[in-house]
Amino acid sequence: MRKFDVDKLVEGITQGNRALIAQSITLVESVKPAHRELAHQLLQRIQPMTGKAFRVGISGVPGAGKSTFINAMGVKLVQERNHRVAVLAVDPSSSRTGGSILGDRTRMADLAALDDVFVRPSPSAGHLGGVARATRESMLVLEAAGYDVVLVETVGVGQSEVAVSGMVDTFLMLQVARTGDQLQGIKRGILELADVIAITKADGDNEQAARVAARELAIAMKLISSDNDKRRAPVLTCSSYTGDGLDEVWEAVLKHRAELESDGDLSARRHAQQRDWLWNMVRDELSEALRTSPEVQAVAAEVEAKLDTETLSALEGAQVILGAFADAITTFPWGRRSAD
Ligand SMILES: Nc1nc2c(ncn2[C@@H]2O[C@H](COP(=O)(O)OP(=O)(O)O)[C@@H](O)[C@H]2O)c(=O)[nH]1
Ligand SMILES: [Mg+2]
Repeated sequence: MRKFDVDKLVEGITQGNRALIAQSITLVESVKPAHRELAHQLLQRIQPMTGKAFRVGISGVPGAGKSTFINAMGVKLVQERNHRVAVLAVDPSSSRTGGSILGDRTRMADLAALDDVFVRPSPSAGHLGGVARATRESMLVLEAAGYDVVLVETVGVGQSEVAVSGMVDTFLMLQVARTGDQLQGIKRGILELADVIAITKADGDNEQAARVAARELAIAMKLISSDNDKRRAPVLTCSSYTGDGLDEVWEAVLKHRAELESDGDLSARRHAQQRDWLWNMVRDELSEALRTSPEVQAVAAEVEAKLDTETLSALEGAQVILGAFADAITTFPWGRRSAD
C-alpha cells in the first residue's frame, strides 16, 4: 500500500508544492481505512487554512460547453483578475481512462498550462456519495494551498448537481440553445438550484438563437420562482470561443456572492452544508461499518437462509443483524470523542 507522510503533505500544501498537493488529493480520494485515518489527520491539520475560496459549481448536460467555458473563464480569472484557480469535477460515471476526461484535458489545455491553476479530474467511478466526499475534501486541500477560486464541474444528470450545489457558494448552470425546445430536457428541480444561468455558444450562426433562448428562459424562471422574496437567477448569454459575455457572467456570479455576503446568507449556506456533510459522513461510516463487520457477516448468511426457508421473518432477521451490529460496534475504531 502506498505510503503517505502527513507532515510532509501539510508542509507541501502550505508551500503550494504541486506534486504534494496532488498526492494529498490522492490520499483524500482513497477509501482504504488506513488512508482514511491519515486523510482525517491531514484535513484536521489544514482546517484553519480552509474556507477562504470562492466556490462555484458549474453544471450543464454533456456537450453544453462546460470544459471549454471553464478553460476560457479560468484563463481570464488568472490573467485579468489575479486569481489562483482550481478546477475539480464530480462525475460518478467517469473512469480515469475514459474518453470524457481525455477530452476535458485537451479542452482545458490553455488553463492547465498556467502556473496559478490546478486541474483535477473527477475521482474515478464510484458511488456519488464517495465521489462527492472526495471532491469536497480535495476542495479543502486546494483552499489550504491558496487557490482562491474553486470551480467544480458536474455532469447534468440530476443527483450530482444536488451534490455539487451542496458544496459550493454559487451554482452556475450552462445551457445550449436548441431552437423550438429550449426548455425540454431541463429539469425544473435543477433550474431551481441555479443561481446564475448562461446560454453558451452564443457565437456565429447560433448567436441569435442563444438570445431568444435566454429571453424565453428568463420568462420561464419568472414563472417557476413564484416566491417573490426569493432571488431570481439571471439568464445571460456567452461564448467561450469569442469571449463575449464571459465578463458579464462572472459579474453575475460575483453579484450573487455579494448578495449572499450582505444578507449573512453565505455563512448560513455554509453552515447548512456542514450539517448535511456531518450526517452524510455519519451515515457513510455506519453503512460501511455494517457492510464490513465480520460479526454481521457471520449471522447474515444464516439469517438469509432462514428467510429463504421461511423460518424467520424479515423483521426478526433485521433484529438479529442489528443485534450483532450493536455488539460489534463497540470495537470499531471511531474512538470516543466529546464535542467540546
Ligand atoms: N461555437 C461554440 N462551440 C463551443 C463553445 N464552447 C464549447 N463548444 C463546443 O461544444 C462541444 C462540447 O464542449 P465541451 O466543453 O466539451 O462540453 P462539456 O461536455 O459540457 O464539457 C465542443 O465541440 C466544443 O468545441 C462556444 O462557446 N462556441
Ligand atoms: Mg466536460
